[in-house]
Amino acid sequence: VSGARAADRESPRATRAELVDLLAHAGAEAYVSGAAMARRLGISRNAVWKHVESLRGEGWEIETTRSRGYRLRARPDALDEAAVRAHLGPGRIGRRLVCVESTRSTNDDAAERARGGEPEGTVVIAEAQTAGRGRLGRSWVSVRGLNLYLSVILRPAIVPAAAPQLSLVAGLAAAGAIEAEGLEARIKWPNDVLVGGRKACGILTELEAEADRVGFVVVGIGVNLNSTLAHFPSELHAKATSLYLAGGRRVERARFAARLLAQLEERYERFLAAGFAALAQEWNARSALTGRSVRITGVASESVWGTCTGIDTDGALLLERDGVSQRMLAGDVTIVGGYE
Ligand code: BT5
Repeated sequence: VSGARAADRESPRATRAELVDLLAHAGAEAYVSGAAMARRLGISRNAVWKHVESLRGEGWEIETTRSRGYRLRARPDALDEAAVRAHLGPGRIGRRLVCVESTRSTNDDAAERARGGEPEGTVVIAEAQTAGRGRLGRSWVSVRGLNLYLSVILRPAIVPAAAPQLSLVAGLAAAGAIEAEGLEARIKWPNDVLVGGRKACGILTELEAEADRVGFVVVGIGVNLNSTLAHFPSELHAKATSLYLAGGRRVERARFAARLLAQLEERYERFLAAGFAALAQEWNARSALTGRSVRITGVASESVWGTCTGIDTDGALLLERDGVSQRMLAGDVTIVGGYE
């Protein structure tokens, strides 16, 4: 018992997250006994009860009966289909919403569904990802219950080479949704949205295509909404942020998700009708890089550097060096003397 008590003192936050996981996995219909939870968490039944009481104080609806134990009826700030739908108008994006408790990566789920014939507009949303992905095999930190991880299936009639433009379209949508929360958002080509100079959102666009025709595109968007620095590994402390950290206010996730989807819908319609050129000006107005000295890596063996003059009408990044301008189609950007 003393060992268990020590564990409980060491990381109450981790224990609490595990307790929520246990209840969430049991589902809204099932009870988990206090004894079973105490055993699984390695804490006393009394400690279980204390965690439950503190969760209740924060708006978690947890039912207790002496004989059967605990049952999770509702979490504060739910991110389920009904909650998102309540804020969402009719439209093609979000026509179908698939909300799951936990998954490896919503991009993988969306791609699998798309391969199975799921139509354009289906959105997969997860409370947590166990293998959230960034580009080039990097990972996306995806803590449970606080942020937004979603993937949208699109089936645009475009050539594969134009697919990366959808990351830019999604970046604009994310910036718009963040601005609706009263914060200033800047887009860092190609796929980051920064708030206060730090990364609050990342976008991962993946496609399945034939030589000249896109089969489907999955646009994955991760936005740090309510996480605090303690939720990020230390190497991200200097470069990541959340809307809560930047604005000091918790963000209602379902409302934010619906807004993001509405913003995406509006930009996507314009993109389909007139191509990325129709959005380039709006994108340039929010660019974090224009006028900055930048270095681009990952495109060739050598890195390329110059002053960023904006993006082209096809989404290519424009660099200028010694009066010569260059177009970059892909790569990672480092602002010289700034955010990497
Ligand atoms: C990205 O990659 O920024 C794309 C992230 C896309 C995440 C969404 S969540 C829903 C969907 N499902 C998925 O599996 N993915 C998408 P990249 O540009 O490669 O940036 C990755 C880098 O960002 C990492 O190497 C870290 O340095 C940093 N990073 C990781 N997690 C972060 C977080 N939560 N907030 C800010 N920065 C993060």
